[in-house]
Amino acid sequence: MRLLRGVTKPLFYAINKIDTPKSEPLLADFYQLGTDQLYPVSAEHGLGVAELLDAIYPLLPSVDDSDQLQQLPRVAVAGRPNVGKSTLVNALLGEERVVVSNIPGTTRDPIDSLVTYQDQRYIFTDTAGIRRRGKIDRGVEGYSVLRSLRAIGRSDIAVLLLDGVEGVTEQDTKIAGAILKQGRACILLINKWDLRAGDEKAREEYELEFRRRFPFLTWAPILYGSAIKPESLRRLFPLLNDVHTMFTKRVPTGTLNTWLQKILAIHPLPARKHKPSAMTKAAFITQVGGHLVPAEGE
Ligand SMILES: Nc1nc2c(ncn2[C@@H]2O[C@H](COP(=O)(O)OP(=O)(O)OP(=O)(O)O)[C@@H](O)[C@H]2O)c(=O)[nH]1
Ligand SMILES: [Mg+2]
Repeated sequence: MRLLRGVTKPLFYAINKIDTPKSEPLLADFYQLGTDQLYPVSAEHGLGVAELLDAIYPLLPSVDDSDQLQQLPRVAVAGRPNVGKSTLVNALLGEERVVVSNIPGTTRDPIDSLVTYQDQRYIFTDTAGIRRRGKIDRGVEGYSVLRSLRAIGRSDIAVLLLDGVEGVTEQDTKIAGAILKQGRACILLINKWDLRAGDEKAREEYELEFRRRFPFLTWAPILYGSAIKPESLRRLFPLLNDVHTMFTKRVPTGTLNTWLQKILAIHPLPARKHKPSAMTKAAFITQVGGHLVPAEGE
């Protein structure tokens, strides 16, 4: 309490484990510490917690309408351990919000952050690095990986970070596969490119390796850059916007059917006894849903 007295924020003193008549008289001792308001609670039994919340609630800043937040593009930052995911998120936030270190496995839980760039808001999720399955511990790390995969599933776009120095590994391919399987949009960021400055063959080599490892991902935009360089961050946002527009695009039914009829004219459905198939006229196409997010209960 002496330590906390110096802070300028509102302080609430909660005395825990007050859940039996015998523990109640103990409160008097705590009042002697010189505060006029204590909150006796029992965390285990939920006693007194409502009173504490009631006291805190009026002091909380009002948050954005959560509906509005739901509409924002969600971007998961994914990749192997130590590729620079947390560094990227911190750079975007301009503050040391998430822990960065050169020890792989620093991030354990997905963390959401609200990022504003040129009046557009995004929710970025820093995720735990995903290691090769055989190497993952069963305990904490196993759950971290599971939560990373779920965070990717909840996002619209995954920014897959690759290590510009170590090159493309099989594990990168696996993570890309997980992004695809969950139907997310994807941008690749070849990070730590600052360390390859002056290496003229770097780009060519990387691209070659990349095409070999990612033949299934040629549609994803690639950015060579560095999480610690502001210019890389500036180049990331236009890509995010483009990809998000495509990801949430709804193709009008008319356009789809014009396309379908054109295709059917080139590749007619099998005709029976030289009569054009009735299917050709009846064939109809419409986009019934948006991006591949399974609706609740679907
Ligand atoms: N030179 C250089 N170093 C970088 C860059 N980005 C990250 N690093 C360094 O790479 C190391 C790992 O960075 P983190 O951001 O902790 O990596 P992470 O992907 O979040 O790692 P996990 O949380 O363990 O999965 C740190 O020492 C960073 O300083 C970069 O663009 N250039
Ligand atoms: Mg991290």
